[in-house]
Amino acid sequence: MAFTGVIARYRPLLDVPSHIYPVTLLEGDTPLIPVPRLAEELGGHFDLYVKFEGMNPTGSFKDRGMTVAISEAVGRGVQAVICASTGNTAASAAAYAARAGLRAIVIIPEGKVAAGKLAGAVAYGAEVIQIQGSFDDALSLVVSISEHHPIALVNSLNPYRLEGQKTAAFEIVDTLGKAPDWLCLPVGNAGNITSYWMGFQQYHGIKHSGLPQILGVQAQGSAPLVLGHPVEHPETVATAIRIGRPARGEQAMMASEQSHGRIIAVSDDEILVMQRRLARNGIWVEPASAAGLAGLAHEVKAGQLDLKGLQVVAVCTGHGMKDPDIISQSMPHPKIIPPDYSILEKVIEGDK
Ligand code: AN7
Repeated sequence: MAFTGVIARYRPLLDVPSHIYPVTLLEGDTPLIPVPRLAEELGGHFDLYVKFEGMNPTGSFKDRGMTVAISEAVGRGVQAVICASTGNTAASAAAYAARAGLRAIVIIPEGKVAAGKLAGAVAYGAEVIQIQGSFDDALSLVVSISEHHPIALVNSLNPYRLEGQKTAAFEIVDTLGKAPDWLCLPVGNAGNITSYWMGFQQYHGIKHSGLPQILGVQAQGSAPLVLGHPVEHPETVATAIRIGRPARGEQAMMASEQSHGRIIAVSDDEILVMQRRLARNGIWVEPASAAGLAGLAHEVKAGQLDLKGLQVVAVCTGHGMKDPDIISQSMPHPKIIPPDYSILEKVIEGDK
């Protein structure tokens, strides 16, 4: 069967109105990559897989939800969509709106969006507006605009976003034959953790596929769900999850409690170390996407998590190519030499 995107693949399981008009870029069907060497580095004796969501059409998991949100908006005759974004939602909304011929307006925090995401949103033809404020400021503004204008909101407050994003849980179960024992993932606005829990529960109801324990991970400088209160000025190198007032925070807490999991915070340093470790296993993700695994490593090291004999899936939400600046800041620059054989030979020998 040719693959046709998440709506066509899972339509009977999605709670969507009959008026939806599918707009797809053939998102989903992302690889579940075994990473045994990384599991060994983290203490070994368990099966570890990376669900690499960076392989979606615009390079992040947002495409799963955006195909459904845009399809619903188009089917209802909407002409324009709007979102606030730390970057990935902007790029995804821009791409799917372009595909559907809709106007896309994206509001982002000035200076805090990775280069590849901003470039994508511009390339797809969105109207990009930078605000002198945070993502949380941007989100409350777009919610008000969507209430006063015929412009559809495509942030994850839009329930169709969650319907699409839960397909990632279905895919994991379809590949493994059952739910993993643990699922770890980064948490920002908390739409994704909510979606995964919905998806695993729904599949378990139909297929008795089991339920994972969920480990949600925030960055220490942006950890409202760990602190138990909003963060006014969130900061982290993982700009994608630089969010102080998560729209789906309560549902995220429920997902963590009901799954007998937890939500924790890790430092920027732990995030960057894990980003490098993943890259050394051939998987380059953006900093936020390394947070889930950084949290897993943190818990294992602290003796809080015994994974022996278990199956673990780490959701890596976005591709590293979107945030090249982080790498150029944290890694040595490539050497520059004249085009000379003996100099090249010396450099290679010296590097051994
Ligand atoms: C790579 O793009 O909020 O907890 O505006 O880009 O569902 O918010 C991005 C979030 C994790 C967190 N990893 O997911 C946005 C935005 C990456 C992300 C998250 C985001 P949620």
